[in-house]
Amino acid sequence: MPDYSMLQQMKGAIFDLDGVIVDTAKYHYLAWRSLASELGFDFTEADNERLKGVSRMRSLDILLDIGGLEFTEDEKLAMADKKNGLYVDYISRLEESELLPGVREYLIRLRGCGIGIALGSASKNAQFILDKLNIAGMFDAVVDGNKVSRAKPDPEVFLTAARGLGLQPYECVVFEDAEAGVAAGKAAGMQVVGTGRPEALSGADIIVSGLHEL
Ligand code: B16
Ligand code: MG
Repeated sequence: MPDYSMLQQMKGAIFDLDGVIVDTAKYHYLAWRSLASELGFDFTEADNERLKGVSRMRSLDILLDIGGLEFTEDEKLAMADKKNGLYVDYISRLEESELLPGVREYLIRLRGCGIGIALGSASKNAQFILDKLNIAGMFDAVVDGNKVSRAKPDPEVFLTAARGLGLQPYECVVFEDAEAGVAAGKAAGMQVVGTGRPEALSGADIIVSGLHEL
């Protein structure tokens, strides 16, 4: 039986975005697959698992490694921009109904208990996505890929989020779906709730299938 007592004690909840609040991974996948196909190789859904929680440029490196291709830094920046253009086209059509099950209800419950709510995401499109989902107003602090210089598993994103909430790391719980994010939460000295596929979440303190379980 998982030990949920840490959730009773938490003063701040820090949520990852992709995979915890909304499944944007499917749109990242379509955009990366289109780039791969232009470059002449296949990119599978299994390959896409390796990109979850990973920064845009690091994702591109993994993709090019799968294709066995090498490019200059300038060429890579242009490719990342192109992929982002395709991705932004997809997420421009995001709707509130795409919130993962239980998300809105859980955020409302936390707010009702006076718990600070923050976002800790690698995505540079995070604010746009929160706006599209109509939940931006529920966050006391938003820390995304534009505000940090070190990607997960570095704890910077979660430590910055805790500071944004005016809390100590040990007072915060991180909600994450990816291995690098779970490692970042633990490195920040926080409790971590893993949400989603248990295979990727072995470092988490407890694992649930989604926020609807809480
Ligand atoms: P962007 P998260 C991550 O979001 C995604 O899981 C990952 O696949 C993506 O490469 C990364 O954001 C950067 O996203 O290209 O929009 O800046 O899980 O940290 O919320
Ligand atoms: Mg994620």
